[in-house]
Amino acid sequence: MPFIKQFLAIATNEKSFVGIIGNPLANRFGLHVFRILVSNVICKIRTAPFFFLERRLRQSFAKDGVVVLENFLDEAAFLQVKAEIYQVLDQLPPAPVNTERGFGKRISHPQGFDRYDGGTLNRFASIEKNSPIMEHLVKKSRLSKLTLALFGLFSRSSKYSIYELRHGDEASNPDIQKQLHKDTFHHTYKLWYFVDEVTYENGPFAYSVGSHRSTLKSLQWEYQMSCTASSEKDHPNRGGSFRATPDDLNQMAFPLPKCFQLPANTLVIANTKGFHQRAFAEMGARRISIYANFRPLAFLPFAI
Ligand SMILES: O=C(O)CCC(=O)C(=O)O
Ligand SMILES: [Fe+2]
Repeated sequence: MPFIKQFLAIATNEKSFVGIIGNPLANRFGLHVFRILVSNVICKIRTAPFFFLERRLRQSFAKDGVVVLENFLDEAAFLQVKAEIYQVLDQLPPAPVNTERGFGKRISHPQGFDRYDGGTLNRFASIEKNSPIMEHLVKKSRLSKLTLALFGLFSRSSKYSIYELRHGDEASNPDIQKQLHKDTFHHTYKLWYFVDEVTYENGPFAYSVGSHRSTLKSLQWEYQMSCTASSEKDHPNRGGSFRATPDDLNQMAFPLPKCFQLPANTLVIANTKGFHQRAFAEMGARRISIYANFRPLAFLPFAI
């Protein structure tokens, strides 16, 4: 029975190199690359029915893996959304002190939860029903059309939260999101609507444009990586969010990450199967946004 259960794990979103997914022989036979290729087909099936929506953006998202939409809301709506975000953030209880390293656990608070990445704090707060954020951004903007058009998923309001990122001290407790990585083996998506300017001061999102695509070179790299991650018990990439160096990007013929410095009122949507990272910033710098994370089933094409 455990074997059948392990075998079925192949068809789930499991990314860690544990059980059969981390089996050295299965990876030598190409299990990891096989999962990438099948999930690519599923992704195509998921998005195909929405071919008629947002054609131009859909094409650039398919090519680049990232889209940026400046002036996303009209001025009045933007100002209301921004005011509501700051009002909510000002009412949050003080952040807990962090004692852990690496990817931290969720720590609940009355409005949502906090989570640390090394010394960097992520604060999430839920959005009130019928509030300006819900009305202007989540319900009435182009957003619901965009998520369907770009990746074939419905933009459910429960996906969205208010998100404050507060940079920590890299020297004493490094932030793992500041290393170039991909989130997982299949197509997953993250979205940020920034209400302040994003500059080098507050740590922009950085993305290797086009690196979400599977090319012969990237599949060769993935194959090598899966063979070493599965055969070395302490390999840093056994979690399945493969880290990459600039040399690795060069080997895959992908460009160095581009830092997205942006004006306020900008929406960014990224396919986090591509290589990305959070750029460095001074300790204490804040980046405020509305955020959503979409993780479809890797091997089921239904839009959920
Ligand atoms: O905060 C960022 O800019 C990106 C962090 C990241 O890697 C992620 O959320 O997957
Ligand atoms: Fe990431």
